[in-house]
Amino acid sequence: MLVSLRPYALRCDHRATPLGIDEAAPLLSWRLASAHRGDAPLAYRVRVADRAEDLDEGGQPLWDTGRIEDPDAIGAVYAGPALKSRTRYHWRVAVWPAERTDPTGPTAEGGSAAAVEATSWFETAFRGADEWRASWIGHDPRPIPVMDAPTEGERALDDHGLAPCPTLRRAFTGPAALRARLYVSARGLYEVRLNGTRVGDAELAPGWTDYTRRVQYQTYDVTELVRDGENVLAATIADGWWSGFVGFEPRRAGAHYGAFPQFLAELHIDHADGRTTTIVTDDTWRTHTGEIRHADLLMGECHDLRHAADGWDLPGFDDTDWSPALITDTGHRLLVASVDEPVRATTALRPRSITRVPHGNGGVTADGGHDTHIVDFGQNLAGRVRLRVAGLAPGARVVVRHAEALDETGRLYTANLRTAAATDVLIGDGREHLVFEPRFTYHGFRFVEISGVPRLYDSDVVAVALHSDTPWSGAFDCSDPEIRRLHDCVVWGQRSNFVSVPTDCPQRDERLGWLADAQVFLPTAALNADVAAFFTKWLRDIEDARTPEGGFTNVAPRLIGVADEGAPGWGDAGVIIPWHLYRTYDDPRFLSRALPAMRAWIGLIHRHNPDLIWRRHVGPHFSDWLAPGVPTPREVIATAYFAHSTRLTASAAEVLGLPEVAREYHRLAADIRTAFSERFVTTDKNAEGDPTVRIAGDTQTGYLVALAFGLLPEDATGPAAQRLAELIEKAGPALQTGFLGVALAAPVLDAYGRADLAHALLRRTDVPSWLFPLRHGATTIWERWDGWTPGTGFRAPSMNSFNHYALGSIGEWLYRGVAGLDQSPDSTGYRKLLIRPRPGELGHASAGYESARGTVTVRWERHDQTLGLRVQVPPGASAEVHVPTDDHGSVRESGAVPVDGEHLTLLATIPATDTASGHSVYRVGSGVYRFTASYPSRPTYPSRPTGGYPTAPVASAGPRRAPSPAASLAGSHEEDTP
Ligand code: RAM
Repeated sequence: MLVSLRPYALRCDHRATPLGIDEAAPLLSWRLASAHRGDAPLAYRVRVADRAEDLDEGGQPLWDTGRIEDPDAIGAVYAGPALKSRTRYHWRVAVWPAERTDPTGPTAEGGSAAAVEATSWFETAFRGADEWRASWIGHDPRPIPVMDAPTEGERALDDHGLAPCPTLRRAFTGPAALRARLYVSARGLYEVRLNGTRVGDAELAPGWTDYTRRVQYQTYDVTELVRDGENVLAATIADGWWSGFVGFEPRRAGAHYGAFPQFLAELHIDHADGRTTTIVTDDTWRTHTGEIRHADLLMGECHDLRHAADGWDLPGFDDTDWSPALITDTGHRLLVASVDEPVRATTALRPRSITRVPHGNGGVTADGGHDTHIVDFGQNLAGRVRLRVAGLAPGARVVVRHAEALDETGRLYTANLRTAAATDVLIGDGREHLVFEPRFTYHGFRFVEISGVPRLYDSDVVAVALHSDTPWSGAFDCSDPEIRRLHDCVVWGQRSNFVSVPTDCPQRDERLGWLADAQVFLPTAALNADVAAFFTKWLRDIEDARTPEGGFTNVAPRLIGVADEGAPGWGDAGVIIPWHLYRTYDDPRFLSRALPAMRAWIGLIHRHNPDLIWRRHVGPHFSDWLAPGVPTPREVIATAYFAHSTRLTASAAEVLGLPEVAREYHRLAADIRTAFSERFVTTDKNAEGDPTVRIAGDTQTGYLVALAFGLLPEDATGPAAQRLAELIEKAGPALQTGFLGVALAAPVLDAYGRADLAHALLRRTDVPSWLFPLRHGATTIWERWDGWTPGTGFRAPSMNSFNHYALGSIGEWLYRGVAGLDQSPDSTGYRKLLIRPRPGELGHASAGYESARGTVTVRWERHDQTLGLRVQVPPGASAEVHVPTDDHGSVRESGAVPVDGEHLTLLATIPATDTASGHSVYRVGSGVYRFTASYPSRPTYPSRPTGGYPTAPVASAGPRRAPSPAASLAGSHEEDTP
């Protein structure tokens, strides 16, 4: 018997084999693959055991679901006996395939196909905070570090008032380990070494949380690093978010949560002879400061090799002149195991060009007279530079400054970094063959200026990209190289801004977890990558940040200086994000964890706005942030979001099996909709007697929120969509939307039959448009449509990021609209796919997505008068496939006239309209389907050319030759107040 259905990609709480969880009831999930059409699961069984052999038949698993018939299941929440601390659990899923009847695949005999199994594991850390024994330790900050007077030619170094990074060490002897685990955290940032080898590859650990509420720790398997005889556990710690500069908080530069960094670790070693050794942080640790003279996320990092103590992290080092570590406290209450992927260095970029700037021609030349070099990496990113230096005389310096753009003279443009110095310094001690890479900072940059090295070759320097290492799950491609590049810009925006929290930007003194930015970008982000674990963590940050009244905030983690009270569209992210995650990952715990806070949020707005028009308690009301053109009335946006969040809260209650609660919020949502209509919507008839609709303010975003959130009476939606289209057409066609409106534009236009207009917006190349920045050197999405223009130069540096993902929310429509890879509105976890390509004027497009259920792919292409559409549907899922054609009779599937059968049924034929081609709509089961149909070589709707595409992408023109594309980001500074 042949069986092709198989479970794969086993996950525990959305991570593969996590080491060190503290969740009592983790979700054990799997995806499904099959090579055969019609394959579907019928039943599953999950077993969990603390010995792998107990998973086998006859074993004694701790938990066994038994065979459960549920063709929809792709996971089970653990419900066995309480998990013990520090234990590895093995688990196995068995999936029984449903009987296959499709003649194209092998048949399961007698319908009793055997189950196919897959096995994985997870490991617990401390299940309770009271199990910790370690003390928080640090370097006594009181002795004032002695400062050497600058030697001749040396400029005094700006340390921004930051202290040197403490190093800590503890020697111990013991036999090698059978199994060793290191549990570690910091108030600040840590890097741990065991016998000179770096432990793990996490960067900026333990990550950013509101440390007054929650401090994460990580677990490492260090079995291989423990050896017989003397061992040394060592760490360097840095200020990070704990005591460094955070955001733009003006009143308290540095020391945001605490005054100096602290470290916490427990090393548990099991030996072969049954003994165990436990090393914990306490006052037996020795401490000193080393070569890192300061390290700060915003300011940068300085390594002075004259302070280096070689071998400090190895056995045998004499630490008698080090001090005993200072015990600060033994508080463990706030410790939690981290639940997301760590930040990692994921890729390194070589220089695209290196330009030598002769000495005396500007730049920072604290180097005793060398030329400086401007390196262009050809890509805006978040990370840092790894630099090879042949040698440095004692006291000689290499200075690395970072910027997103160059100014008109070819020098770094750093004004938009505001107070972030973003400068890394290496000071030599006479040694040769140095490799300099900061460890406790990151910068947002495309260009660096390196001074202090006489010669700089390509092979000397790379840019290392850092971000939360969420597994990539999506791919998009199409025939238009500029739209392809737009997708790349969106992805790089995500890479640069998912750094422990979803930040608005990686470069200036901000980098905050702004809630609206994240909610508008999430649909895109969750297609590009598996962000389930990343957002599980951030939802806790959102929860931690809530106001005493129970409201959501504008940023999470909280920051002094940003109004706590959530603005419309910002605070609402606390409702919208869990809902979207639930739909994407089919994990209702996103909703059950969030529901109380969702209800509190709705209750709060309702209490303060009993007439259901959201006017009071709107926080700083950012409105449709950065929208060009006439502003949308604030009450329109606010009330629309109020209705939307209320409806989602009702839906969440429904999912969670709380019909009473659901009814309450559905009723409220309906009342808000009525209030919205009564207050803001006017209906009339035009001269021809056709109904017309006006929404107060008559702005694009007004219609967008009303249509997207379903706020209009049925008969008003058509006229409202028409008015929206008129406004967009009148403006260019162009958008006049900001962060909130942009995200809704293409999906709403598409939903109302105007995908043609969405395509026209996509093709547009003037301000405001997505392609304008691309034509001017952008490699990431800009904060503003017009961050730089040839006429005005840079916008005011007070708020002008060139790496802000918010306007990149168009990424969603590239997958869902252009390629046509979507799920039905009533589907979760991609069980019911909606494949509905919008070809526009493109020749081909494709998207691939690793969904919670399995792999989904869509590819369509046009040849002459024919459109080919290939669709892959994972086992257990079905798809509604809209084949674009005006000639239903021309449709073929795998070369044959489609005949209704078990795996394929014709649902409808939709006639063409003025603005869209027709569709033949089929329902198909799992497997691969290849449709063809006649399709006009020219679109049926009028094309609106917005300028021809260049034959080659702008950014790839002339590699290694100056001027680089973003060097064209040059010009006068326009002053404005954002
Ligand atoms: C700015 C950032 C952020 C936005 C807020 C309102 O500081 O641009 O993206 O959400 O303002």
